[in-house]
Amino acid sequence: TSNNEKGRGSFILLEGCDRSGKTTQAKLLIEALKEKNQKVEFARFPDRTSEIGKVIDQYLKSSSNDRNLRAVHLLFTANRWELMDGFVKKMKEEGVTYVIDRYAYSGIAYSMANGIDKEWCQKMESGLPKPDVVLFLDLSVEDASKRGEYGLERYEKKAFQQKVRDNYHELIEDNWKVLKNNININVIDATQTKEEIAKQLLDISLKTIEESKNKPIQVI
Ligand code: NYM
Repeated sequence: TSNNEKGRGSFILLEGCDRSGKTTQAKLLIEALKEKNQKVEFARFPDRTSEIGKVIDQYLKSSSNDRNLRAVHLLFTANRWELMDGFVKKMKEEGVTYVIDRYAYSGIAYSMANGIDKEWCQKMESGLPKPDVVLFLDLSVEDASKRGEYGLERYEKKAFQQKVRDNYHELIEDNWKVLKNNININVIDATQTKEEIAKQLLDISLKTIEESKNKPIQVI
């Protein structure tokens, strides 16, 4: 089932802190892309359904602090490695575009907030497929926390979220130079209305699909 004429699908990534609206916008984007006759699928990291994902789920739901945090980072990374081959195959062979909620950039920003140095984090992500575009939903921790209580999972605390946001900004400012290839990142003001954000994401995504369909998938 070659897809040579239409070209490959894109890898569109949504990133941001907890409660920045990623999941809501991913769903809206998928609906909008389907209306434009695009083949599109949703995925998220962590994917809690695999064996590795189940261990991650337990970690996020527990409050004990007996885990080695580098080992935790590797679990999240392994979860990306185990699933991306299949996604890349579908992008190439079936022209499917993936809208993915979180990826290596969450991995780095959250693990840095756990005190792990960014170069070490980066190394573990090196070689994974690179998103064609990153849509970073930017919202202050103050505004995010006004959207209602944070959930009960690990990391869903204001002080931790502030560290994560600072890390994302530090990484964005040097265009994620920590990663081998610069990424195509769009910082989206997430204080805008749902509809305004959705429109921006759709415009950028359609442009990305058009521009990347005949280009190889790169690695980070
Ligand atoms: N998270 C997510 C990490 O710490 N490292 C990672 O590599 C990824 C992908 O998992 N608080 C954290 C961020 C979130 C938590 O994600 C669960 P979600 O999107 O709430 O299911």
